[in-house]
Amino acid sequence: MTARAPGRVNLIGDHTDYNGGLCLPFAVPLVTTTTARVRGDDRIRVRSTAFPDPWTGRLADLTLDGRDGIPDWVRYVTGVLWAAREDGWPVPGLDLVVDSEIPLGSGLSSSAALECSVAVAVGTLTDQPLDPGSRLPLAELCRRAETEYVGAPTGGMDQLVSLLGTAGHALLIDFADTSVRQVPLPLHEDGLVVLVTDTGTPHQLAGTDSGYADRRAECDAAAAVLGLPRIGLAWPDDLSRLDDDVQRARARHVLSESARVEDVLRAVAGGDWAAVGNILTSSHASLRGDFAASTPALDLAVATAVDAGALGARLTGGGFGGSTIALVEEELADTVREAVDAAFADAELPAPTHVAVLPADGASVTRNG
Ligand code: GAF
Repeated sequence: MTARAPGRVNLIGDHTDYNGGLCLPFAVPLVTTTTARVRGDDRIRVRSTAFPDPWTGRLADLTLDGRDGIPDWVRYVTGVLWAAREDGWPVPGLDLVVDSEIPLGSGLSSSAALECSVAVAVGTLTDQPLDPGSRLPLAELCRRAETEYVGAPTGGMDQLVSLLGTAGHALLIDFADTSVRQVPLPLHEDGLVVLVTDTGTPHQLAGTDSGYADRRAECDAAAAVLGLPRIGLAWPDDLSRLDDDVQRARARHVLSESARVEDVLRAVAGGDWAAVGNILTSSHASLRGDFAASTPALDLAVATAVDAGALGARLTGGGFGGSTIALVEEELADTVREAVDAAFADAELPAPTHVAVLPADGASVTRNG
């Protein structure tokens, strides 16, 4: 059987998920597919069309100690099998073949798409409930694979939207209580697209020395000073109680970013796309300044897109490389694309790649049998 799961862009609300705040991502029409077949023995064989060598191990290797020696990309697969077994799934010996359209390290959540396609494939083979109501715990299983097994301390937004995304909608996620709501996003009806620009500078979330892990630690430290479990649960007035300038800036981003998600919801409901664009650009300023998660290439892509007529633009996802999004009228998309290409060439940066996207459906089974 074969399952597919999409990558995502985040329209707004970055570095809010692990802080208990709001975010508004949508699934994109770029997918990872996993084809799974039950074997007659206790072996796990994983192959990717992107890597020459398959990995073969045993069910008994699916432990935290058994990770040593497993190639990094395979860990996103074996991590899901590990978490599934922890949750009591009767995981059998398996042949798994993975194929992905999502560029690795592009900030479009290739890892979550891989995890979710494996989870849906193996969940189907082992008769797990996969209806929309069962997808919150499924997303949590995939998040645990990434944080506890792979070691990337991510927050859960990417897995939720890969599993629950709906065409024509963004997914509002409130990480104060992990509740979700589908929000109509009539971009196509209003002649708009989201232009994704991959700056080609890969971002890296795993490992304790990544910028992502640093930011998470700074946010946790700020929350600890205020005696809160997560900094997104603070009130704006609490910021003055943070003596450390860096902690105060990180917290200010988290609180202002959640407020911007609410502003975007109001602007979308009112059909005010110019306002949406301005809020996206403000979000980028906050991610660049208060959160220090941008790069010169991301800043250049954002500034050039806005100068060339985009309604607004921002880095999307974790930052420190990866992609930007620009909200653009469909007929201006080529102009924006060309302006960004020219600016990158002038700055002697590697040529970026672009794709125009609209909200797509979340993970599904494409062939059962
Ligand atoms: C990455 C992480 F995986 C998400 O959990 C989220 O924190 C995002 O960066 C930033 O909003 O995509």
